[in-house]
Amino acid sequence: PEDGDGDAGVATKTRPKTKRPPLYKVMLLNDDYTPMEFVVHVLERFFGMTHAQSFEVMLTVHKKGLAVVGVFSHEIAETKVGQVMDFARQNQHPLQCTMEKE
Ligand code: NFA
Repeated sequence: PEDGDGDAGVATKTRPKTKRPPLYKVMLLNDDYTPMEFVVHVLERFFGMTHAQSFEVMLTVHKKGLAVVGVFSHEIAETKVGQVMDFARQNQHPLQCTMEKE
């Protein structure tokens, strides 16, 4: 009788696979209107950066068009994107924040 493992006699090698959840890059996009100081404040407030780090990353976004500002689980990334988009809208700035699977 069959041994019930479903492989119909074909030898299979299994290795216990530890699967890690996918990570998501959160990115800030440049635009012509959002004040630099506002972007610096966003990075301090929502991404825990120091003022110096925030200024550096803001300048990278300004010069390159975008930058990854953090890498998070799907849930945390969604929360960060929502927080930044809400805060930008509340202050009537067109700043855009997006996420992308790593
Ligand atoms: N480019 C904006 C300016 O010159 C500053 C900015 C930086 C906006 C990073 C968005 C993101 N005021």
